[in-house]
Amino acid sequence: MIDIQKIKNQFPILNETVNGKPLVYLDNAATSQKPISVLETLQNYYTSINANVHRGIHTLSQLATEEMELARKKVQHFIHAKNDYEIIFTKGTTEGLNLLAYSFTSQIKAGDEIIISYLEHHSNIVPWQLLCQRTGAILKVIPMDGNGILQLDFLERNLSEKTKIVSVNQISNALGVINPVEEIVRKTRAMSDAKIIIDGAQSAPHFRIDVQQMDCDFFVFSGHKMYAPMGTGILYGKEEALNSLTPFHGGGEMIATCSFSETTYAGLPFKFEAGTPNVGGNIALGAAIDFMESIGNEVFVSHEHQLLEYAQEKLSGIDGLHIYAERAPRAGAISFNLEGIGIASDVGMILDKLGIAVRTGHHCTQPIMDFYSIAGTVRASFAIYNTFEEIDILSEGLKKAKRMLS
Ligand code: C6P
Repeated sequence: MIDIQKIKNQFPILNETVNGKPLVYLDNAATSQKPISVLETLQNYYTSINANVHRGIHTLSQLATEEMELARKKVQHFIHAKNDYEIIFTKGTTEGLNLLAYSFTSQIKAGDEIIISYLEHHSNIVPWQLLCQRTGAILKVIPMDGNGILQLDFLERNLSEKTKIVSVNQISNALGVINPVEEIVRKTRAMSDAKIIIDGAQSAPHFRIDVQQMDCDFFVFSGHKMYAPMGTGILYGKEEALNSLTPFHGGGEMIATCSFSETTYAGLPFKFEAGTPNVGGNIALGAAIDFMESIGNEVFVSHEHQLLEYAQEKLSGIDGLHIYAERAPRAGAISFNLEGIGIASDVGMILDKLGIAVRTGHHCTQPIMDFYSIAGTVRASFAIYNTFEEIDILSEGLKKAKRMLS
């Protein structure tokens, strides 16, 4: 039996009150809260070892470098990458995807095709549109049905030698739908030489990730959604896939030699880490991984699955509440609207008055909202510290919102 209260006690912010009510934090897909161990790691870095990395022979610089490289190894093991130098520190999923779209430019020509899905976050749409504008490539989109399930027969009809990139998320942030990335990888490999990118922003906080087993070329995620500080993220790439790319940012630390006539690049991972990194944040990302591993992935999967099932049961009992994608396999989030209440943010504001934090709006996925002809949804998203009682409070809050708004 897991003691959720014991886990919850490790998060100081969860003792706060909001609008005079105990905080019920259900906006974890936007960002998770941080445990004491992560906060202390960050503070300890700035109070005891703050120095720039890979640059100094002085003791603090060496200590900071060692700690950050240790964090890189923790990430390597967390996602089961083959080598630590396949782990690139970024500031989040958005930066990882932009890095890839930019660095692919020289490999893409007019008429080449890039495939994404209907369920993507804007950060897995716009960078590819920009790449298409730069190169004349064509963006294709795997359609979805009314249940938020991707129609993968599209791949059979569209994959070809023209396909250069397939980029999809593992879990949709707007609907919580789990996409069959293994099947997408298998189909793509069978029918093209495309590079495969998985946006793991919403899966890394919940699932065990094994990039070698998944056989993707790249996997990107954000640290701040999995208990680490904001401004942290990871781009994983297979060694040969990373080596085939041109650098994104130029600057300090990413060069082997630099003169006015020619620059040669450093090896992995430094080729993609120009400038001073978020040293304290990256070290604290290592502490977040320690936190998650101290609980164990099976516990995360099981507890969060039970929370979702309970939320599904409670919320579907509310008259006039419509849950999106309820027949699809889902994890981490439940997305819904109250019938007859056009503006999701009105519901969100009433919940906020009750101390309940949810996200409302289009969740940076406007195509999904257009598909359903809605402006937005209310989304409750879960983390390991959420409880069944909090879902009861959400359910009561929604009933109140319905009474007030109808
Ligand atoms: N989704 C949400 O509330 P950044 O902002 O770079 O850490 O992550 C971008 C991103 C990319 N892909 C997916 C699937 C995501 O969910 C997100 C972030 C947050 O749903 C903020 S919009």
